[in-house]
Amino acid sequence: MNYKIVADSSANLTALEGIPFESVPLKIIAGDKYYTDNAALDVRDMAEYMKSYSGRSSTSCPNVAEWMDAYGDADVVFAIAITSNLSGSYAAALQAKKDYEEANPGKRVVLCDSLSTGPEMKVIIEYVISLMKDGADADTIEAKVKEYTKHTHLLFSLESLRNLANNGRVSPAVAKIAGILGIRVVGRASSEGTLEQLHKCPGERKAINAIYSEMKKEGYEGGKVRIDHCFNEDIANAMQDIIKADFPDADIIIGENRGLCCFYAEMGGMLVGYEDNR
Ligand code: X90
Repeated sequence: MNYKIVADSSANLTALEGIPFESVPLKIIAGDKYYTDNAALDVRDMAEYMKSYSGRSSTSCPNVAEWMDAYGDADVVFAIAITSNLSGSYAAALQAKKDYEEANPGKRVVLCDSLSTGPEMKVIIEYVISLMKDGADADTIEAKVKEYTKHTHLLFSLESLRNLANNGRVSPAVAKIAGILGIRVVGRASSEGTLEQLHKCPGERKAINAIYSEMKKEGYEGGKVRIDHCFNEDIANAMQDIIKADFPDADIIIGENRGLCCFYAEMGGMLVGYEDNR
């Protein structure tokens, strides 16, 4: 059986070692600038431009043909998209799955609506890789992922919600709070895959503590954590330190947000994906 993993670019992955993988890029548009969220994108350059740009900006999701191309010709494709409640990416991936399975009898696309984004998608993908290494078939992957994702979560700390608000992905009331200097909005991906505000934190230290106590509340006990930040290594390192103080052997990897997540999480933002131990 030959496998492939396909994710939209909100997963912050450009490649996966030793595994056939393709990232399907979202796009970021600001005035006459058009950024494709692929491996060639200079994310810092984009983020810096966004900081100085005050005109309209928006994003667009991949279309059916782009997902279809990425599926390639694998027997079993595992595809995963950003939450269907904030983007059309999943809907396009679903149509592409139908077309793919119709055009290639016997081949399967196991499609997952992450109801999340970024590092939670990484946690799910790593789990799928372990299933593929065990030779699991499509039905097994589908069933196990469904179970596993009950135990994966996403929390975040954001300094600005301007781009989320301007694009209608968060309520204006929530966005206003984040506009106040020094306030971080700590929140999570809700079970419906929307952005849910949990705390308003004055300063980064409080934000990190709030995130960690939410993790504990959700049953975190030393499982896998993936932290992706927007040019804020300090907050990511501090987040890692507080977890390691309790769980020195926890499997934690710090990474960077790529274009889509960086556009919405903005400079200084951090996303934390993890698995609980329930
Ligand atoms: O289709 C499109 O144009 C993409 C729209 C994506 C909108 C939301 C992106 C959120 C990125 C921000 C913080 C985490 C929020 C988690 C909510 C599930 C990251």
